[in-house]
Amino acid sequence: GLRNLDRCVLVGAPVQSGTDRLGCDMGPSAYRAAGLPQALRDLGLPVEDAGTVVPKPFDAPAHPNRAIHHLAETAGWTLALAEAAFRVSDAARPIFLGGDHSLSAGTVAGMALRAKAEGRPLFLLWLDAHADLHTLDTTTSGNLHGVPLAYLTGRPGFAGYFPALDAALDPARICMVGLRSVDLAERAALTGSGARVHDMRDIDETGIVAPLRDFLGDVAAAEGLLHVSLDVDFLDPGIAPGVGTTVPGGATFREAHLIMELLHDSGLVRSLDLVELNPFLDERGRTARLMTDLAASLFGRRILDRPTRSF
Ligand code: B3U
Ligand code: MN
Ligand code: MN
Repeated sequence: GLRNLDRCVLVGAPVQSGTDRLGCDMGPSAYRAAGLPQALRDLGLPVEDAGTVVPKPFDAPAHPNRAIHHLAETAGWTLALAEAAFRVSDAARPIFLGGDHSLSAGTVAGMALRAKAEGRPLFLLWLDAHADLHTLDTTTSGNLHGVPLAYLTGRPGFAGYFPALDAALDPARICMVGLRSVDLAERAALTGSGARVHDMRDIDETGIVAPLRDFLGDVAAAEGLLHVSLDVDFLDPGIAPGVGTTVPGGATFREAHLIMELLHDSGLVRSLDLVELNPFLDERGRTARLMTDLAASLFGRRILDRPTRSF
């Protein structure tokens, strides 16, 4: 059953093995410097700090795809983060402070175990310019922040290279929003996968509210537990420059806050990843502050009180 879920726990995940650019390991301290813990306390939430996760040793053999780098290290993070996510989510709602997006291979795997322990299905909202659906065989960049959704949905080729997954996520319980940079192999994987996909054109044509309410309605009907994975590059680079992979045409300040507010109103969010912040590329902390403000909106910061309408 649900207990103590009015409290949050911050988990530092300074992962940068999933990119070929240094700096994401400074993410957790940038969020602390931007005032994330206090912003959550200002909402009346008890906030614990679980400190920083350390990767476990993992013996991965060399992969035939020579582009791949830091495979064993990323697998070790996956193992450690899955354990941490399962452990801390027992009594609180975790916020994982990344770290590049490869960390979600671990956090989501751990939250899937948590959902299973509660006898509820896990749903996943993926807010990202990218699909992160490469397998180890299809990635050409070799950057493992491009593979977590393939691993989590049980696409082939991870056995032996990544920790064994307890159970693959059903793509029908995944909603992807914000896509605008999808490689051919990823597009092929998306076709017919059953995942809900709202690319930027969709958002421009229909807005974000209706599809999101739809998804949240399904999470509620299934008594599901919702994990949100927020990649900085979901946001437009004009408002969020502190990321290694800027893609023009991202979510606006108001679209992003509205999503967070709808998520809060739903009462369904159990855990959150804040990923891909690269403080070395940021402009005087503005991206760290924006991500902090978005997290605060998700946890209940609002402009005015309003009656909560159902979605
Ligand atoms: N799909 C490309 C680009 C990319 C994916 N995720 C990020 N970038 N952040 C790749 O490298 O796999
Ligand atoms: Mn991503
Ligand atoms: Mn991305």
